[in-house]
Amino acid sequence: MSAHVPITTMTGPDDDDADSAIVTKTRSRTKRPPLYKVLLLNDDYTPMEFVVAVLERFFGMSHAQAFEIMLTVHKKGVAVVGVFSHEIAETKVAQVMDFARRHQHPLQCTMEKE
Ligand code: TYC
Repeated sequence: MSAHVPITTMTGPDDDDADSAIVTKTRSRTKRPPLYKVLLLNDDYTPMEFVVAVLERFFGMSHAQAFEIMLTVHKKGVAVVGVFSHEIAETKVAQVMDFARRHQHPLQCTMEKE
């Protein structure tokens, strides 16, 4: 015959045994970095083929995709050509502006926070 032996012991009103532990959750303070839209603007002088080449070269678009976006800019005046981190967006804008300037086209590329 065995005697009944207690598994946990209470020494006071609450001795913090596991069955009375306090579990808390805090919200994590990680914030996703902001994203930036890169915009291409229409003008009356930059050749359509040049804009298509820019979209292929700097935004990795297929010829068909690039042609479609170029036409959107031509008809509507502006289009988003990509969404990136601040640093990547700045680089894309600088690359496009430099490429256009070197070819003496007035093509404008800008960025704005999403
Ligand atoms: N509007 C220009 C033309 O008729 C073509 C063009 C398209 C220019 C898109 C800029 O971002 C642009 N030649």
